[in-house]
Amino acid sequence: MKRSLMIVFVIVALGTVLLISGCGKKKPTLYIFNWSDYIDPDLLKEFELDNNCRIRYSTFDSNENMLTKVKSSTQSFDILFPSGDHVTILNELGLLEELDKSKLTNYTNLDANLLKMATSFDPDNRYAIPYAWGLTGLLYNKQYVPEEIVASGGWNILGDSFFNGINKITMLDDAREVVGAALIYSGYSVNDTSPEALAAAHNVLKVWDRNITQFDSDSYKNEVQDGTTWLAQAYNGDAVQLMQTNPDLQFILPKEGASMWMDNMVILKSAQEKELAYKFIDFLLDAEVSMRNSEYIMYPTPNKAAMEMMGEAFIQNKIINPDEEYLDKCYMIEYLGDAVRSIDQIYESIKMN
Ligand code: SPD
Repeated sequence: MKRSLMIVFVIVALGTVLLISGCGKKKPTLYIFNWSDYIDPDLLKEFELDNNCRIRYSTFDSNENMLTKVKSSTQSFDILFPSGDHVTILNELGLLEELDKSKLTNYTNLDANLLKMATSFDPDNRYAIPYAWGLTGLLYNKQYVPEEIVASGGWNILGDSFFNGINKITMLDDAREVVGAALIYSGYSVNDTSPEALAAAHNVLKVWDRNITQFDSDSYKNEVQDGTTWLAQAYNGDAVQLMQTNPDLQFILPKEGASMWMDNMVILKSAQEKELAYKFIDFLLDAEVSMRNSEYIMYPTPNKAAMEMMGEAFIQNKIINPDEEYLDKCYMIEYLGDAVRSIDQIYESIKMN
């Protein structure tokens, strides 16, 4: 047999063997859309190996951006990680799959108290699996911000003339967080949309805005390290991640209180790989996996079994786990329906200024 004919024969034979054994099949692909810096990447690799699948992982930096992408994107996702108020919004749009809990063998690891809390945005816990929760405060670099400027420990630091509108301060690109901080500082809940509360918050924001150089939810994480940003409104766990490697960074949970939020895992109705999506959520609900993940992302998990296994350093960290006394001053960001428009309007007017 001629040499070239022999090569063709071998290729065809190999192809046939691969086809029969199933090894030539395209691996199923799970599309996940999560907040940035919010999962241990090793866990993604482990899941891919254990389940002979591929994960296409993309990130967002605000619920609003996530929602815009989900509504407009031609590429559909299987799993999203929205905050509580956005679980309700996605559900009202009819985008969420009602969960079959019999497919989640590790569901019982979840803390019953936190599941009850989640019913405020997901009645009867039908569509969302709580993933992590946290608080929003102020991150700063002490190389640039002297102790006396932050000594008050309150949200008013944002308005201090020391910053002079030049020394960069950022607030999150998130209407609920920005207006929420001003509401708390003015003595109201982040969910108060009464005219008095909003007028007070608006006035406070006009003062802070003299200093705010940017509304940004992601790049501050690099900039606060290199001094481009001196102080930033930031999520507590993201701050702790950065503080682990940079001793110049400090985080303040403002004395007046903070906004609180719970992020969740949901499956889209349009998901192409629903079974794999259930497997992935169940994998993350495993106590040890969840414990490893929390210690990586530095946010507490609603997984009670995982919290019981957590290391002392994590449990004792008061930025991640503040005392009950502090938590009593915090407000969970709730779904507000159409009333959210008045908050959006204030935010947009401040941002455009
Ligand atoms: N890097 C992860 C940040 C998670 C923030 N989640 C919720 C914010 C609600 N405003």
